[in-house]
Amino acid sequence: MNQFLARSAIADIAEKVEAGERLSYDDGVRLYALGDLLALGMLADRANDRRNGKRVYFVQNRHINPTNICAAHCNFCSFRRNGDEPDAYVWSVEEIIERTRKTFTERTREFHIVGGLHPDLKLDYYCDLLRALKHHFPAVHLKAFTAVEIDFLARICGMDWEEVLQALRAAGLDAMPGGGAEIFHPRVRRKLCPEKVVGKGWLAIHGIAHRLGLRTNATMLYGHIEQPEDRVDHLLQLREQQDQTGGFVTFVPLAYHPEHNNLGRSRNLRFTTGVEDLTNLAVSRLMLDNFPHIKGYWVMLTPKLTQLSLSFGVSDVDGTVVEERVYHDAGARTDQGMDRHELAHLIRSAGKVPVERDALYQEVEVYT
Ligand code: V47
Repeated sequence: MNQFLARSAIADIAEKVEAGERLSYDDGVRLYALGDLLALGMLADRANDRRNGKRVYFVQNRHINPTNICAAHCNFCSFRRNGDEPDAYVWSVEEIIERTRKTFTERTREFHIVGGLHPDLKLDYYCDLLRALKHHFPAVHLKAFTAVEIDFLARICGMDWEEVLQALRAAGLDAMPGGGAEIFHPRVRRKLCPEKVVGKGWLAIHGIAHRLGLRTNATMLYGHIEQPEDRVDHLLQLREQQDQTGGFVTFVPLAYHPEHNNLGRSRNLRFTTGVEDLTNLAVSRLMLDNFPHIKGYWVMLTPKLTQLSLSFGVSDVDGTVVEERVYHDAGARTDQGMDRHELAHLIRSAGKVPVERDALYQEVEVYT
């Protein structure tokens, strides 16, 4: 083991990582309390290097948010609207096709589709949307709908989770994004989003998706009212689910943004700091030993911090995005999109190898 880690306060944890041993709940809590960012980063970088080498992935993608009207009232969210608010919107399938066509390029490989829980949009609308997108853009993978949307659709359509997933899959669903996980611990979840599917339900829906052959992502919303113990608990629940069903590809820690939402206003919360962001990425890499990738989502982290995150365990930076609403409504100051050459430059000048991928992590181009 390298001398810096051997002399650090986490030499014993570093030994476990070197030996490929699984880290415990207590190890996770210690890593969060460490206060030695460079030791933590070095260890996470080592764990990532063993898995992914110097390769860092990105995708030419586009976000599509069909509606911001939402029946739930998650108090961290700045994106949701009631149906009667002036800036509430719902796009028809035709409108989505038109908007998407305007920014489509031959290299686009993924549509990331998530929206509010609209009380009147039933399963037919979502299946029509997937079919239309597949028809007009056959080369593009559809990574769509969080477990929270699947649960809501099941409830308003009188179906079970598996029936909803089967129908969406038959209509063209290729993969699922990781949103809606927030924090699983019921004490925190009840305060953040009491109306949403509980943590065990979120995990069960991903388990069903995995059994149907869908690859999915997972997230964790940090930097609000949760404690480090809640984050470790969240990571371990994900690790356990992955042991059982194995379909998670990427974990995305999401930094809470406090503008224009009730939680930020009522508790006077701040944006997370760079140290908190890098710590969460590194601890995630170390605890989630069965996840192929940790994603540094540049829209949320900023491009500069995303570049640094590549030395803290991150092996994916998401993609070109094109149009983003959830984070910009909550105070993100980053651009709406980034082109592939900029993404590749960011990765290459961090000493890594940029790899353009599709939504299923098949390689499109390795940038030399
Ligand atoms: O679930 C909502 C979060 C998520 C705020 O799977 C907020 O590849 C911070 O899941 N501050 C949606 N976060 C975004 C998401 C995502 C993003 C990029 C890639 C992938 C992927 C998934 O955004 C929600 C919630 O956790 N969110 N409001 C806020 N104020």
